[in-house]
Amino acid sequence: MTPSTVPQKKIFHPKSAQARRRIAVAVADNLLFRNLDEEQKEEVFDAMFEKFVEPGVSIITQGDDGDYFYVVDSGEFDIFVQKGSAPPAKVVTVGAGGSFGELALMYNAPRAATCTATQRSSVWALDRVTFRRMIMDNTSSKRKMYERFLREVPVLADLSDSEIAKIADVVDPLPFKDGEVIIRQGDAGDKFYILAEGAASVKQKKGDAAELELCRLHKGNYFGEIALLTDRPRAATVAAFGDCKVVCIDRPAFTRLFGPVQDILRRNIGNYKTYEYILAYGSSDDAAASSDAAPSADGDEVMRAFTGSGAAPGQVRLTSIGFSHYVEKVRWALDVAGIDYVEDPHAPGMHVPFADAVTSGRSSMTPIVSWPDGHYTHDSTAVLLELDDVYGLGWYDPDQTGDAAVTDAIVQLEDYFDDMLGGPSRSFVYAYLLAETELMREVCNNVSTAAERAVLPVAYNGILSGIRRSLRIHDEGARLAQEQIGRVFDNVEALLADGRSYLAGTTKPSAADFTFAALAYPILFPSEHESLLFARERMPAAAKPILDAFVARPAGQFALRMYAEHRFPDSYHTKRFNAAGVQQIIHKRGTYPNFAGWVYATIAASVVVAGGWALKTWLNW
Ligand SMILES: N[C@@H](CCC(=O)N[C@@H](CS)C(=O)NCC(=O)O)C(=O)O
Repeated sequence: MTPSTVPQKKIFHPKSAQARRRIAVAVADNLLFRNLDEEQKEEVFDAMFEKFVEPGVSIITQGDDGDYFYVVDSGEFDIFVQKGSAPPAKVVTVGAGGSFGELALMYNAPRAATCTATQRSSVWALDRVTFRRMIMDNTSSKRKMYERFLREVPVLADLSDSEIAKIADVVDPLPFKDGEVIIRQGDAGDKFYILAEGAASVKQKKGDAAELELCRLHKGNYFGEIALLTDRPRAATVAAFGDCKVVCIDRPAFTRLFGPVQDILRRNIGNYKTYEYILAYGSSDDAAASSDAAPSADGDEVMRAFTGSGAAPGQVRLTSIGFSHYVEKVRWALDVAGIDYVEDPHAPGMHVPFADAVTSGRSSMTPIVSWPDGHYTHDSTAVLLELDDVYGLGWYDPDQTGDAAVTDAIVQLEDYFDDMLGGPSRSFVYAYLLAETELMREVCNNVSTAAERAVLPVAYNGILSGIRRSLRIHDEGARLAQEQIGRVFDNVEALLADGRSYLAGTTKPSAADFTFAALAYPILFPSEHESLLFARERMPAAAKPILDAFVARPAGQFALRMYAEHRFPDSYHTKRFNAAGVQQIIHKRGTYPNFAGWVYATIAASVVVAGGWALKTWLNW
């Protein structure tokens, strides 16, 4: 006989009908009781007994053996966990309807926390034997069912089998009908969700502007953690897109069970603005718009020598990853503003020492603009705002109406494109380009200095795998990126549907229009920019029909019109990117000795010499 078939004496604690009703209310929302049918519930209620706990008394003490499982009937308990020699830290408060104590019973482990009443409280206690027989046996088949699904959720990838099993025991998918709201922007949040089946749509509304769909979630994507981890209200509304099922984990279970992944979730919040974004594209936009203090004057001199910039003192300098579309947005802005600047373009990866030198190690993210007075600005939106402010360009109020709602709409659209188009368009083009080794090499060469080109053969594979890893470029990512670009195009077309000339309804282009067009350039390949990347025709055959479809869409045509009509205005006197391409920038350099070239050449030479020496030594052995 297996243990579960051994007949066991039922435990019975007599209680009034009113007491049974109180238990039923207390466990109504408790996930552990969800799988019990009425008869099983009655048996569990029979076995429960009431216990009163005075304030300050611990009903469970960390490290003790587990004897009972408790459901709180009234009052409140603080749960404390002590790690190592640190003092116990309060992790959560459990009130009426909440429960604790199951882990030690389920896993025959010592108590993992101390539960102390904060006021006179009462609990319903259930003994270990009944708990294991009634609740655990019932959850084990469910556990098997969910373990496989949870194993496929990327953010849980680092959890051990037993941690996954614990989560599987307390989850239960809830069905939602098409359009039904799962969480609502602005509400307080006390649950965390993982999409188990179907899809959901994430929408956000800022100020008076219309609600925008940010992205769609699919099986395995998670949401709701921001409100749980930060106590902020829900940042967006998530609604079922078609019928769907979501696994829902409440705050106490989240706090107890998600300990090992909470740091990952917390870290992700700072890096992404939507849930799918981080899953699909990795984190790219950690930098808040900032305009930081300049390095010291000495540091600036060293930096200028190091970067080998052709920029004369007092000239505006753009440090870039040459083919970055965020850089293109800033370049466009500088051109429209008619500013004479010099660009230091680099291949990805190669840019890091240069970005570090300009920002004194504060950021490796490009574009970075260094201004004549010595300060620098990174983040494309910060640059546009600064240019607009200093030169009165009117990008945030092109019609000079002074209408704050128009400015708000422009800022919101610019943010939206930065967050929702920039990452996907980059992921999409990289997903195809990284497989085209020669084409990619050519593109990197185009934006490298002569010295960088010298080390490129050694560094090239590292650059490619660095891009692949940091941006999580993979086939599934390309598909999600394509979908996301499609949604941004849908939203742009919805705006253009009333026949307006520009996205914010202005009569002249605004920052929103430049941003959309520039961030769409890697999928549209406007002919004005063939020299920077290359002509669309050279993209791999598999990507071409997708790109052609984007070009043919009204949103694609709008961006191409922006390029044709506004990319090179009269203010753009020196056309840097003509048929001769980016080389022109490189040839414009040279006012300062190119120390970077020497640094790279020395590194390359050392690598070759050290490699030769190591080989020789090894062969001699
Ligand atoms: N929000 C930023 C995004 C800039 C960005 O993602 N830059 C990428 C190139 S497309 C970069 O420099 N990545 C290199 C790095 O992070 O080290 C902006 O608008 O400037």
